Amino acid sequence: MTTPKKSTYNISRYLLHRLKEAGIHHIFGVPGDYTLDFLDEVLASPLKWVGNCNELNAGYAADGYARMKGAGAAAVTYGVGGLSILNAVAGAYAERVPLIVISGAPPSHRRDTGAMVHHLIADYYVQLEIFKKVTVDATILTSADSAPDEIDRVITNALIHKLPVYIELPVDMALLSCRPPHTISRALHRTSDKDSLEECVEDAARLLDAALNPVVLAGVELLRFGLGTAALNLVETLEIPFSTMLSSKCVLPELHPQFIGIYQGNWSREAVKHQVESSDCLLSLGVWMTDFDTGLFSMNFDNRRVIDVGDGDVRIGNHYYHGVQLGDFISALSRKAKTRAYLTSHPHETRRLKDRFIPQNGQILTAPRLYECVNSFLDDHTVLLAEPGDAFCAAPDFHIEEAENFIVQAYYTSIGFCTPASLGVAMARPKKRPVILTGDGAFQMTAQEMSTLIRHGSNAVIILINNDGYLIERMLHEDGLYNDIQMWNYASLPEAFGGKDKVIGILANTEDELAQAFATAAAEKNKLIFIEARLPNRDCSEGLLRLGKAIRQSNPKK
Ligand SMILES: Cc1ncc(C[n+]2csc(CCOP(=O)(O)OP(=O)(O)O)c2C)c(N)n1
Ligand SMILES: [Mg+2]
Repeated sequence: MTTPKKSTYNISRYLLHRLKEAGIHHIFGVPGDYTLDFLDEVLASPLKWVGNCNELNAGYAADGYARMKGAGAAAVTYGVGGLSILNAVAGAYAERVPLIVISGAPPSHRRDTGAMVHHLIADYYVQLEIFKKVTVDATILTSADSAPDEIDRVITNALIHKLPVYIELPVDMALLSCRPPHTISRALHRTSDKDSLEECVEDAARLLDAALNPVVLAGVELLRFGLGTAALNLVETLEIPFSTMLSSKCVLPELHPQFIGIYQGNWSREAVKHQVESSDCLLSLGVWMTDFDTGLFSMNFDNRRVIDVGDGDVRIGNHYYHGVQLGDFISALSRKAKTRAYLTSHPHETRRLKDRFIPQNGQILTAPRLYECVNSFLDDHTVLLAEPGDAFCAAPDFHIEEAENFIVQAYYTSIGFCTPASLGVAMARPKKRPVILTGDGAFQMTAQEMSTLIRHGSNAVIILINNDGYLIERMLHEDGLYNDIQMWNYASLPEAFGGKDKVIGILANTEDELAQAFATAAAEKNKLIFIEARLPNRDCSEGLLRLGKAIRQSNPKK
């Protein structure tokens, strides 16, 4: 008789195995005594530990990582850590980013007695209950027998739904032996209802074929569900012109001859607004009609002419088709609808590549010139992260070709996201260079994470728009002293954060100083470059001027 082989897995190792299978090679976080056994297993595993300055930053970093790699993970301690990461998890939930949160927790044997251990909020289930609101699945691991199945279910749900999940790992569970991982049989995508799919694709193809000026509006879910290539195949096969939005910027390539521009309701360029809104068949793919994507709901569509394909449902006029997945719809429609020969009937001027930024010596820097210069610096090897504020108002006008070269939190808009998220980008795509365009207010929220970038030798380029406070807030409402912030000596921070030979901090007041700063960034490819761009009082992009005007004209309380 042979004795069964003892499993070399414990719950932590099992979890790490599943994370690695999900494409995760880095775990972000902050330690605490409830997580130390788990973190020892992380160090012994092929996954790399990336410690952060605080848990909120760890969450943002894991979010940035997940946007590049399809999933990201952060490990935190209980209560003080769990609640600190919460805002990042809420952002991932709103924006559909599969962020896996692992929280250490007090020992489970104390749970039954309700003992008052450190970091406890009230009872032992409060944190779980809170996380249930901002995740698609949440669990406390309670035994070695059930933990593997729980872990499998929760991680699978994160990957299928593209939403965050929560795994609470009590300290006395971390090293318990458990069964080895089996092959997971559950598909990692949802399937469509066959009849519903067939019917709606037939109806959509008929409308498209009969339309004179159809347009595809490519939305953010194409990004989140990795459907950019399928959507490109659709628009190219059918030869339909397309528009993208701020949240889905460059999900389809911007130099493409069928690209008509970024649609943002009344904030769009006139020609884009006209072509999208006057289309007799608007094929809206994975679009979220959020305030910032629609120019404060100023879109003007005739819903009878819209084919709206969302997450699981399609609406054509007043008809609903349930159980239809976006990816299945796109593939089926590519095969069914006829091509339109748009390119032959609309000969397109070759789009101009970016202009080189030619500085005027001694000329005081202005916002439009700053953004021209940033635009000219971006290329296929940079990933731009644009913060809410003037940065994301200017970003729609930048030319970026690849979907993964642009990150924006256009819906949840938590300022301070970009600096830590760039750490996730740096880990996920070591060959690319993160470029962070951030306001001074946003930067002050999470500035310390620059030290983690420095620690890991990142060559990120941080461009700080120093407009002396919360300019976007000043533009939206009568100004008040609540929009003022303390002026920091920004350009000296990289060195203060321990960067000495690995960073260069530059202050640019004039066009030539800015051009020189970017020339330094281009030459110093292995250093972190921090550029403080000082702008005149209230100077901002065209985009923010439009936004400010639109908001003041509307009633934001409605
Ligand atoms: C975490 C968080 N707190 C507060 C806000 C509200 N808010 C939105 S924009 C903004 C000011 C941004 O200022 P800054 O980063 O300097 O950008 P600017 O508008 O000056 O370009 C604030 C406070 C927010 N979006 N997120
Ligand atoms: Mg500012």
